[in-house]
Amino acid sequence: MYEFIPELMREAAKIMLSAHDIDNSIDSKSGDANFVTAYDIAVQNFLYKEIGERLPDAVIIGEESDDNHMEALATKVCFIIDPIDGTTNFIHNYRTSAISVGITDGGRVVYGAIYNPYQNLLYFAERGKGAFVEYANGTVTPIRVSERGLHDALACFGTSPYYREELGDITFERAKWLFMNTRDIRRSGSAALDLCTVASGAVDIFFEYRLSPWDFAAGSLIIEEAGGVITQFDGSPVTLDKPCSILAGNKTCHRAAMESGRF
Ligand code: 2AM
Ligand code: CA
Repeated sequence: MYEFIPELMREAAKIMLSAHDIDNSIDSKSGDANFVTAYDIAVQNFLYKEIGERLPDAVIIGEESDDNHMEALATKVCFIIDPIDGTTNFIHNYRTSAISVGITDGGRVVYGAIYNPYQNLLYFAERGKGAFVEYANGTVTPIRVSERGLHDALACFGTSPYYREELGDITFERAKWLFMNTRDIRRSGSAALDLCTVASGAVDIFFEYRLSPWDFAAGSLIIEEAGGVITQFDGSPVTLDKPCSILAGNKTCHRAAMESGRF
């Protein structure tokens, strides 16, 4: 059932890589600097069509769809799709964006794949079978979270422009605390790729105040199968039917962040 997914994502990524004149393809969604481009829509349409043809009964939940049936998560096989995660990067040709596809069954993510077409890196995981990366040359290698403690950690966090009023200060307070208590901090602009960097052990701890299910559905399984932990700030499970906070890391750093009382 999952075998066709990576091939489909590679095909869809050609739409991203063919992009030109992106500034003129921008549409503003609700809110400040919440952008969607014609390419987000084209990638999503391609995935909907191809998945729909292969699995007519599957429910597809996509970031750019107005018609998402979250209630189906409990009972149906659902695809949770972000056609382009890191849209602002995409618009700026920052070359740090990805396609993210998660599959749920009975409300649990059972498969996740995240494809970074700029580096030709495919991260994927199937529940109970581990997490892997496929490199550009076709080599497939298991990935694992790091064993670093917080003091030696590389920390990463996410922001969205729409946070400015509501979440700007509290986000940067936490980021500053991590900056003062880890080796250094990073911010990539793609939560899906941030979760892959945690899963592959480059980054040790990641947080973002509010992410939507398509930003983290695939990544949550990739992290867990790589031996990491992903929860909301209060330690409760992430929610696939609505946005939530995300704290992800190796077990040591995740515990240290929780015990710090800062999140
Ligand atoms: P996007 O590029 O698909 O919109 C940036 O830290 C991360 O936050 C990106 O993964 C980005 O995904 C996501 N993001 C941007 N705007 C968002 C919003 N309004 N709600 C939830 N996540 C958002
Ligand atoms: Ca997106």
